[in-house]
Amino acid sequence: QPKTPSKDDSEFRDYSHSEISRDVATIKNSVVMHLTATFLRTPASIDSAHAYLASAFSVRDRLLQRWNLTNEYHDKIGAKRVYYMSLEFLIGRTFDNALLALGLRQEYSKVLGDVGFCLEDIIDEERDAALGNGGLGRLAACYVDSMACSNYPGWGYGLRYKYGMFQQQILNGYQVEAPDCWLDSPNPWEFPRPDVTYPVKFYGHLVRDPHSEHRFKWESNVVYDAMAFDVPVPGYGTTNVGNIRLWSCKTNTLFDLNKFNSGDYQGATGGQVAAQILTDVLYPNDNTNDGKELRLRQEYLFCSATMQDILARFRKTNRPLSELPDLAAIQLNDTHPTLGVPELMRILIDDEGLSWDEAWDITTRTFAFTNHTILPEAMEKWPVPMLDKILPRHMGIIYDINLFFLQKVEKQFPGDRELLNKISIIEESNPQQVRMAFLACVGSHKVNGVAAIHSDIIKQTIFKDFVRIQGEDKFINKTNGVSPRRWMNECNPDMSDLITEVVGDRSWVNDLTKVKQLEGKLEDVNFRERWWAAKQKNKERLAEYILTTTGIKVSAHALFDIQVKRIHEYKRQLMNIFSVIYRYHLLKQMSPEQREQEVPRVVIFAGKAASGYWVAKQVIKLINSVAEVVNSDEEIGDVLKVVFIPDYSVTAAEVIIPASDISQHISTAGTEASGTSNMKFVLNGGIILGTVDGANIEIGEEIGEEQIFFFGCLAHEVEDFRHYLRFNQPKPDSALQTAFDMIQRNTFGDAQLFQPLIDAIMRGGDVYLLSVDFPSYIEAHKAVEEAYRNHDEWVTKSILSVARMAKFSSDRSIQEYAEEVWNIEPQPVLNCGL
Ligand code: AZC
Repeated sequence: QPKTPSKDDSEFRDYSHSEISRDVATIKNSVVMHLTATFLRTPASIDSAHAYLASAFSVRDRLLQRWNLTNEYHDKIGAKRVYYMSLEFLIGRTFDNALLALGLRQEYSKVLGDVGFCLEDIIDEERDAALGNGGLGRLAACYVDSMACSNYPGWGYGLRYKYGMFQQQILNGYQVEAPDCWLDSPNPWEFPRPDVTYPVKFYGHLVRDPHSEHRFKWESNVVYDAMAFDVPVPGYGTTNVGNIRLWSCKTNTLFDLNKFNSGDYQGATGGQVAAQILTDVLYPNDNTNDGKELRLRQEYLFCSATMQDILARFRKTNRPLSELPDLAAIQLNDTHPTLGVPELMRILIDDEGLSWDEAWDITTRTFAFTNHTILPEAMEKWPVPMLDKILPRHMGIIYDINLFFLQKVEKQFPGDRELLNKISIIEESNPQQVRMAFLACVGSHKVNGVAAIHSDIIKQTIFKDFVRIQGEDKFINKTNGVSPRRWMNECNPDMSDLITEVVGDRSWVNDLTKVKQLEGKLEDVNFRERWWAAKQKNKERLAEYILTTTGIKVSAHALFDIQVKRIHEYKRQLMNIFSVIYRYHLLKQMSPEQREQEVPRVVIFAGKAASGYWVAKQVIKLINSVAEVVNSDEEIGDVLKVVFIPDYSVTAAEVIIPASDISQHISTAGTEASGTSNMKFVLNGGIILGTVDGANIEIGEEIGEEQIFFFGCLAHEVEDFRHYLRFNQPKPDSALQTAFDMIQRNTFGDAQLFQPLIDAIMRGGDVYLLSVDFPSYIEAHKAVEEAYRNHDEWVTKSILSVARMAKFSSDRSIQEYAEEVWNIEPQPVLNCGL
């Protein structure tokens, strides 16, 4: 047991509470200290990698000091906190973000400049923290950013994967995956906490408590240790620093000394290997669930450690457990953390001795649940036998939750057996399955979708019966948002400077409503020119990036037409590349003089396919095959270029997004819950070509429909089209047929490779309605081109769009969650009086 000091903290307090001086000399001193004392370099042996590490560690010192202040203060005032539970946090880089938040970018630039480094090169030394797949994981990162910047007491909880999202290489046009060993070099942005470690049990058996119907003792000797790593989340322009607590499976307790002593070296570490694997890799699936046992064990390790940690913090307040919901709100980011519900029940009943009803009341008042998709293949279900084997106690609790829920419904709707079957948490299949979305819904006091259309759809589909049973009020909408810090101020410095000039200061970064003032600049010719110059500079930066990553030279004066996101059939990259093929065909028909008249275009793709998703991988191959033919066709030249940028990431997005003229968000209506890159593109002055789906709709409502190019069928029409196509061959229009013909004539290499993609449309029922939407898609492209020719009109669209994007700041989303779901308030640490 560590000893505590015999005097109070007054001797140290002033030192820990006064801010480290911000002058260049102090910073230089701290960087050199880290260079020598943390990394054992001399100033003579400094390189960019160590310059980055030393600088990052010196920034981290400041963040950790503020981290302490924030948490000490929130503890002291007994603030209610929100805990955002997510299996994914797609953070990206932190160094530049932290410098901007602390307002120390210039100072560090000077310090590094003094030894002959350029800050941008040092920033490029950092590896992305890619602990997520796509939208869901990046949303979690934007949300903890907003919590910190808006001074909400809130923590993220997640897993510290040793290997993040795989790195994508393109070899011979195909995606090849390489492991993302992001922890190979020191990670300045995490703080290990060996003292915060919890045991997590698996398997074993149950012993019923003779005195209580609902209590059990769960005995097992398969116990892993989950150890915390804290990732500070810089608050921009505030002392508050947020936290993401990531769990890693600790292995040293599993070393078997007896086996080692008897010479069985492999056996001695066998337990360590098994444990380590638990938090080794992020499952690379976006919007799909592959039901692997290891994934279930990851989820439980995460939920158990998190619930134990939240309760340990709560116990320090000495308040009765019935008050847990007054001090803690827990948000489930999709169903992946849903085991938190039975885990909290288990602790409250078995360990704390509460009755079922008391425990259930506390649990349901604490949890809320966000759904992010209605794609059937993404719906999490776990076979009952698997759950029962790995987590016998939780399976029992889930049965009871279901039983009591069904009993209540039976009273409400007597005799409606079909209803009971439809809403049962246990699906009566063979084997039986636990429907995690239903468990999350029943265990939560609020359920939300992520855009208006999506929240309506879930009320009419998966949660329809629950709305009837539990009431309308439980089911709400919280439209997604993105952080203006990263997705404007950091990634688009020139446009940010222009906004700052108009607003008068940089306060818009934490209050996006202020960008509205841009509307006053619409007639200012000089401003418009500078606006466009900023866009042009971003395009040049992207052209440079394309050249270094792909070797393809593109003209920054062409229209940049961008679709970057996970490769998925419902997102319809395939439709995009078919339209490119058709455009290529049209260009080939033209005379050189006619081609001269065309708007030159660079069509840019990027995105990863889940490693087991064959169709998505063939789409990547097709894009690359088309690119190869088109780009080497001298007749075509700069009139059309096609680019697939490898290894899409947060950092790549920060270069790509500010450079768009047009970005495509073209999911089949009703399939993209929200989308968030659509928001980022518009915020950066790009125009959307999109379907009437997800947040595109609300973006259109905010910025005005003239600022957005909509096409395609509407969500309510989709079922009828699908029904028709189940029984009838699709009728591709001549444009789509032309694209098919060109592929089938081996224009882009062996047609056999791509025939399955065509077959999915022509024989597979065209589930994503490419044949239905293609004609209006081509029309929309024509409209884009016409509009782009009118430069003045285009610039007006660009400025107007940005001016009207306030709603899509994640600060607005977080404020809504705070007020309507979590019941928490901002607690700026500046007023702490510590
Ligand atoms: C995504 C949705 O597909 C996307 O539309 C949304 O913007 C994003 O979440 C954030 O809400 N969903 C996922 O990434 N994954 C799952 C399982 O839904």
